[in-house]
Amino acid sequence: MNVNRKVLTLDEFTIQQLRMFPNATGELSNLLRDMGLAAKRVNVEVNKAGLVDILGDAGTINVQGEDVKKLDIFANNQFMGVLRHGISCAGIGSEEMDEFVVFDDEISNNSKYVCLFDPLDGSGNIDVNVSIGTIFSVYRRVSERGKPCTKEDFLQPGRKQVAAGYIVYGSSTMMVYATRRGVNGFTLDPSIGEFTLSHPDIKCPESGKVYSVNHGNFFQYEDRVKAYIDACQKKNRDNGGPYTQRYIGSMVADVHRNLIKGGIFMYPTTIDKPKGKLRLLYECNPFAFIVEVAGGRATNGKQRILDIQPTELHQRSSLFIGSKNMMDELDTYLNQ
Ligand code: P6P
Repeated sequence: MNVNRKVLTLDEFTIQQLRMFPNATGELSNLLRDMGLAAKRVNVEVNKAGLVDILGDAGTINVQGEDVKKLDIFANNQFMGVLRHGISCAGIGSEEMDEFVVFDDEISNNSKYVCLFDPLDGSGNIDVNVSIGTIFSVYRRVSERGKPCTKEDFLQPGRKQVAAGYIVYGSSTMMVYATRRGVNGFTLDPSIGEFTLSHPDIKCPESGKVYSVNHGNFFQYEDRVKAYIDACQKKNRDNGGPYTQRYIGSMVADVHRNLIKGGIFMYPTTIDKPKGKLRLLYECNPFAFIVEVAGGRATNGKQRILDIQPTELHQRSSLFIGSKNMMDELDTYLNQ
């Protein structure tokens, strides 16, 4: 009998990776598999989001007699739940929760990692069927194991991440994660309910033809940013311009496309948002880690995102991220 053994599931892949590190405890592999489990549960609800409106809005009782929760809260509870009941995570920080959550039980206090996540980014797009996503970031804790994790565990610079990833709930559902060994993409196969390795060893093309920015904010950007956006629209022998503008308004979908095909995504500071809109700890840092491992670059316009020393859980940052050559070209405008 010819058994198809070519396609690796997420579980098989993480176990295979574990074998390469005989001294590894398996905690990170467990954490990544837990994220995949929560993602499958969220995917079920996201895929029927439209139906929830028919069956009743958030806060009501659905036909099964269950409380219908906002999808953001539902997603938050799924990711927090698998991490709290797993063996790998001492606590979490979430876009949906004001403060860090310290799990503070015997197993969690002995866990190696802490995790930060945006459980459902771009959820405003659900009602119009636009792709949305989950973003997560994993750090080795710096506090003493055996005790509850502390705030310092979460406020490490992004270069200290041991893993980062995202799930994009789109035309298909994909989980992409990076460790220092590389970036790998897994597509959910609904016929077996498993994430399967579809995009091994993802590399961000050094150049691209796509620039992603909200043109509606154009007159709020600083002049050097406006000059670069103008250049993206002009024929330019050096960079093969003009580029194509693609902006979905859902960071996970926009950055995922540019990671695979090449391109640059920008969310600069504006007059209304002088510190930027995107969150450093669970939006900018994880994507900066993933894109850098894949060969791209990520800055706040002044410094490498991964070198920023965080001071608070929900702090914001501007973000410029994508193909190396496009980021280098951007620097020639921003450093003027
Ligand atoms: P704007 C979604 O609300 C989000 O946080 C990101 O996913 C997205 O890239 C950005 O905001 C879009 O913001 O101001 O362009 O609508």
